[in-house]
Amino acid sequence: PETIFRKDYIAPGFWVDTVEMGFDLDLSATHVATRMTMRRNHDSSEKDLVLFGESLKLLQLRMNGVNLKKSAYKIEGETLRIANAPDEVTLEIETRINPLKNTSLSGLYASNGNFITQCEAEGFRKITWFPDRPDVMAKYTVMLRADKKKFPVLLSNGNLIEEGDLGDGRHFAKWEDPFKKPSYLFALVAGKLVCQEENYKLKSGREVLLQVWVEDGNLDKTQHAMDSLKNSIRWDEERFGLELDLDRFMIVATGDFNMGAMENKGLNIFNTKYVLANPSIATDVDYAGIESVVGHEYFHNWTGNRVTCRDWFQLSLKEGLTVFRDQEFSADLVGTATGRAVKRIEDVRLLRQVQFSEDAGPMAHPVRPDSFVEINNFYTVTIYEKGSEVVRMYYTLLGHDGFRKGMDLYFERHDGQAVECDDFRAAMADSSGRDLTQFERWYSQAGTPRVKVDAIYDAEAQTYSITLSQSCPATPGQTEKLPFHIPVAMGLLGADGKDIPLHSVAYEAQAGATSLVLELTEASQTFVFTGVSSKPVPSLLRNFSAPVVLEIDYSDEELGLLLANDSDPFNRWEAGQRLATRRLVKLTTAVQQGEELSLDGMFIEALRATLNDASLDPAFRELVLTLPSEAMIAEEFKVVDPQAIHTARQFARATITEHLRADLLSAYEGHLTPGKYSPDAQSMAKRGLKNLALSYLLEWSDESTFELAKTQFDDAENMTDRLAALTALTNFSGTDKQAKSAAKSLKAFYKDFKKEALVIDKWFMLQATARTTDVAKIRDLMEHPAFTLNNPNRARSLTFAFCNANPSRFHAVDGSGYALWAELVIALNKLNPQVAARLARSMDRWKKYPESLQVHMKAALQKVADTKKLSKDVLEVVSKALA
Ligand code: B3K
Ligand code: ZN
Repeated sequence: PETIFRKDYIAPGFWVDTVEMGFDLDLSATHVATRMTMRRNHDSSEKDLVLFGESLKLLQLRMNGVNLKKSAYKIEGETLRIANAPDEVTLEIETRINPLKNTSLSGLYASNGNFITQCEAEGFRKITWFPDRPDVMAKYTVMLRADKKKFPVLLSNGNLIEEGDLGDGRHFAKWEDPFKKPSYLFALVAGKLVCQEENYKLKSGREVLLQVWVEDGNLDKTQHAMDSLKNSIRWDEERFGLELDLDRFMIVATGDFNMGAMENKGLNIFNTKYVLANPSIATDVDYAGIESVVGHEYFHNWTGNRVTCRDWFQLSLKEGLTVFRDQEFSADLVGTATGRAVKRIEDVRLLRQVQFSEDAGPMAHPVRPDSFVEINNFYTVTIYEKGSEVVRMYYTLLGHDGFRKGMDLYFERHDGQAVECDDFRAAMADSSGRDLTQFERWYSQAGTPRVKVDAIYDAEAQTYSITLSQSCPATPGQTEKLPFHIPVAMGLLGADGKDIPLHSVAYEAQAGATSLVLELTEASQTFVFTGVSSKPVPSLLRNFSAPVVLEIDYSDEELGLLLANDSDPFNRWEAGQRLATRRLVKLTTAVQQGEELSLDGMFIEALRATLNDASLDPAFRELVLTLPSEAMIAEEFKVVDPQAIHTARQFARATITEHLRADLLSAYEGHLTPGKYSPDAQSMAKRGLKNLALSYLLEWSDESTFELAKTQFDDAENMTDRLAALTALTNFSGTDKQAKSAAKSLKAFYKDFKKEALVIDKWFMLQATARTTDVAKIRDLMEHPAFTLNNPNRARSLTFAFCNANPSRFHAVDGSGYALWAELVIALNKLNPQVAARLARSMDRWKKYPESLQVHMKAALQKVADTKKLSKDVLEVVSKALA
C-alpha cells in the first residue's frame, strides 16, 4: 500500500462553500443525494477537481446541471478526478450505501437497528464522493427521511430547522449547521432513542438546549454525563473565555463504537462506556472516565472544530491540546493541590506505561508524523498523551497567564481556519515574546529523551552544581537527534526535608524561590546554586515537567527523605516508585537465578508510614502503595521475562501484606463510605484506598480475609465495591471450597447483570486479567454465548485485555498466546480493520523478549502478514513490526 508523506501536502484544487445532503435512510440501501457548490482555489498547483470515495455505488454525477459521462471523469482506487472543470462548479452526486453490511463502524452504519455515523478520519467518503480532507470546510444542510416507526428520532449537526410528515409512514427532519466544518465532523443519528434534556444558561445569559440521547431503558444512567457536560461548559467559559457557539448541544450513546467518543459539531457520538452510569453499574473509574471524555469532546468544539487541522499529520494540534484541556478540567474540578497531583500521577503513569513503550518500538513516530499508510493507526498515545505533554510544557514555560495569552492569540488568528502545529507554536511564541524555535523539535523528533543528572556539592564554596545531559535514542527513520528544549522544574531539600531557598546567577530574578524551572537547551548544561550550607537532596522534574526519563542515582535514604517530605507531591510519589522499582528489578533477577527472595525493612517501613499518614489524601496513599505494573517493570530490562516479573511482583505484594496486615486492615476499616454512593473526589479516594487494602489483604490466605471480600461482594451497594471484591475473590488462592465460593460469586454477578452490556464487559475483563486465566480459558470464554468479536467493547474486554494486561499468561512459553493473537487479528481484520490493527499492536515489542519466545512471536506476525486481503491498517502495523 501507498505511504503518504507530510512533505507532499498540496492545497485542494477546489474549495467547497455549501453542501446540501438528502438521506433516504434504509438499513440495507440508503440513498444519499449531495449538492455542493465549489470554487477553484487559484493558489493550488492541483488543477483537477478531486473527490474521494470508498465502498459507494455511484448512481449519478452532475456538474453544473449536466450529467457527466463516464469519460468525463476518472476513478482510481479511492480517487475520482474531473479534469478541466470550470472555476465555479455545482456538483450533484447520488450514491447508494449499505449501512447494515458496514461492520467497520466507519462511515454510516447500523447499531442495534439505529443509524450511526463515524467520519473521522476518512469515513465521510464512505457516504458520498467528496473532497474528504480536513482543510476543506463548508456549511452543511442535511435532510433526513425515514420510516417514522422504526426511526422516530432524526438528528444531525447544528439546528433543527424543519420537521414533519411525509405520508406513507415516513417523516423528515431538516438540520442546518451555521458553522463551516470539515467533512470529518459530519454526523447523523436516526432511530429509537430517548433523551434527558435541560435548558442551560450560559454566563452571557444565552440559553442553550442540552440533550443526552440513549436507547430506551437507559434514562436512569444519563445524569452524570449531563452534569459533566454542564461542568465542561462552565469550565471552558471560566478558564479560557470560550463560550458554546450553538443553541443546541447533543450527546448520543451507542454500544457499537470503535473508540471512546467523537466530537462531531453539536452532535457528539459516544461509546456507551463513556455515557451510561449509575452506582449499580459504574465504578469510580467509570465516573471519572465519563467526566473526562465528555469534557474532552466538548472542548474540541473550540480546539478541533472552530480551529481544525490542515492535514492529518497535524492531528496532535487538536488532540494533544484537547487532552491537555481535559486533564486540566478534571484537575480543576477536584480543586485541591493533592487532588491535582493525583490526577497528574495517573496521567503520567499512562504516558510512561504506554507512550514510552510506543516510543521505544517499531511504531515510534513524532508528535507530528512525517508519513503514514493508514491515518487511523495514528490515533496514538504519542499524538494524544505526548502531544498533551508538549502543550503542558508551554504552560510550564510561559506560566498560567502567559499560556492563556497564547491561547487567546491562537483563536484570534485562526478561528474558522484549518492550521498546523507550527501555528500554535507561533501563537505561544508571539504572545509571550519568547523564542520557541528549538521547541519545534518536540514535534519533529520521535523517541523519549533521557536526561542524566550529575551533581557536585562543594562544602567550602557552599555551591551545588547540577549537570544535566540529554540524549535521545534512535527511532525508525531517525538516527540522530538534536537537543530538545526541556523545562526541568526543581527544588533542593535540606536534611530536614524542607525546601532550601534557591540562588543561581542564571535565575537571578527568582532568587529565594523554593522551586525553579531550569531550561535545558544544550546537550549538556551545568546549573550552579550558591549559598547552600549543607549537601542537599535534589528534587528534579517536579510535577513531571517534561516527558523524559530522568536518570539519577539516589541512595535509598535520599529517596526515603523525598518520599516523606518533598513539597512536590508528584516527586514524593516518584521517590516511592523508584524505591519499589529498584526492589522489583532485584527480585526479578533473583527469581531468574533461583535465589531466595526477600524484601527489606526500610521499604516496608516507608510504605507503612505512608499508609498510616492520616494527613495525606487517601487517593495519594493508594498511588504510593500501588507497585509499578508488570509492564513498567518490564521496561527496566533489556530482555523481558514476563513470568519472573510476575512472580517477583506477587512476592512483593504478599510480603508487604505479611508485614502490614494490621495496618491494611485498619486502612480498610477506616475508609468505609457508608450511605448513599457519591462520585465525589473524597469518597472515591476512600474507596480507592479501602479496595487497595482489600486486594493486599487477600494476598494472605486465610478464612478471615476471604470472608471480608465475600461480605463486601454480597453487601456492596455500588459497582466499585462489588467489582473490587469480586476481583479479589477471583484472584484469591485458597482452599477448594473457597475457589468454589468465588466461582459462585462470579456466576451470580453474571446473572444479576445479564442485561447490562457494560457490566458484562467487566465480567469478561476481570476473567481475562485474572492470574489463573490461561489461553485455554480465554478460548473457553470466547465460546460463551455473550461473547462476540463484532462488538468492539466486548472484543476488547476479553481478548485485548488478555493480550495487553495479562502478560505472564499471554507470553506462555509454548507460544499459544501468540497463536491466539494471530487468529484474532485475522478474524477481526475481516470485520473491522481499525479494531484489528489495535490488537495487532500487542506484538509491537516482540524484539524485547527472549529468543525462545521471539520464534513464536515472529511466526505469529508472519502468519498475519501472509494473510490474504489484509487491510492496510493491519498491514502497516505488522510490516513495521517485522521490519
Ligand atoms: N477525534 C476522535 C477520534 C477519532 C478516531 C478515528 N479513528 C475522538 C477524540 O479524540 O475526541
Ligand atoms: Zn480528541
